[in-house]
Amino acid sequence: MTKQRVLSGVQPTGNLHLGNYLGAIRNWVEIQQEYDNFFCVVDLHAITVPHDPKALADNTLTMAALYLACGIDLECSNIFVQSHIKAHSELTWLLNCITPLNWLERMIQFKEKALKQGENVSVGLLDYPVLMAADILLYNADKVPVGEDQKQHLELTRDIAIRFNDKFGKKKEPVLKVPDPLIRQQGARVMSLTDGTKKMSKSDPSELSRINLLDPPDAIKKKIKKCKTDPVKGLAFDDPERPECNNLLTLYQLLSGKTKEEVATECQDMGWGQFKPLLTDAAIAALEPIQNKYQAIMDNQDYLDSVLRDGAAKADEVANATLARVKNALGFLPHP
Ligand code: AQP
Repeated sequence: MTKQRVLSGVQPTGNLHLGNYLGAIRNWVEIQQEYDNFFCVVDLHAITVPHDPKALADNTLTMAALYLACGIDLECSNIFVQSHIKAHSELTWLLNCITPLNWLERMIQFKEKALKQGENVSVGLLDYPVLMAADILLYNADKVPVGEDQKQHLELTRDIAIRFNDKFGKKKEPVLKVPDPLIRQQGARVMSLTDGTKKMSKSDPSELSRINLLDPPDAIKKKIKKCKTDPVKGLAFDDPERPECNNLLTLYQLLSGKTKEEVATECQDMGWGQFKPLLTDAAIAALEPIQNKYQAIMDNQDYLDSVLRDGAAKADEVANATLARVKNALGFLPHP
């Protein structure tokens, strides 16, 4: 039996943080053996907000190396860079022409990010979800593992595929595969260290709000020491009045590998002074092997280049076949 296909990606904007890791990449690693996987570094998405051209290429390589360092296995997964595959941009244009504008104007991420950018908001930011739909649909993905924040974009991808199939597919032969989101409960929404009601995010101006995968032990210690807590003694999960407490306990649970029940029992009588060193040690221990592996990969650029070259070759093949199917369904004249 052929394996189902998985596709997912992260933008090479700034540093990969624990939200990206626990909400996305760690889940990719855990499920990868069951699937045929395509993991891309979505650099075309990274320019939907103002970006630094000097940093983009370096950030892209860093992200690819981190995928490997986190445990992506090339036996069952391909790693590639989105902009190396021309079909992403081309399918985006084709899908733009069948996507109603008001579907995009409703997107929460657009509204939130547009608010921060005022007059300078780009057409690209509005179009971000259509590019994401193209990323997914090109690979006929069955499953898309993401964090909770991407759920609305996934629903839009499904709507676009269904609309395309209704308009241009034959009933028994849909042109585009309609994908399903894969959102794990644990870690689906890691919150900021400075505000337990906001998600941990690369674009938060405060470095103290997130733990990055490449943070050295001293930085991790400092961030946890300064993170927001509350004055209540005794720590417990799931109290809506204590978002920071729930977030920090969840981080401890996921980083230490203990069960929720074990953590609840261990921490029920603790104060923050006792808990913070535990969380610090768990975070440092969880990130140390990733950081060591990352360094070894970055020291071997030829290897990293070859991974991205092979990944692009495989991605190109699948993506071009889908693009040809879509163009044929839309009635374009074939290339002579
Ligand atoms: N806080 C989070 N908790 C759980 N999952 C998260 N993800 C992001 N933040 C959290 C998941 O990480 C994957 C890659 O995200 P992305 O790079 O495409 O950008 P994003 O979703 O916009 O995440 P960021 O890091 O917060 O960036 P900015 O600040 O630019 O918005 C996705 O699967 C996402 O769900």
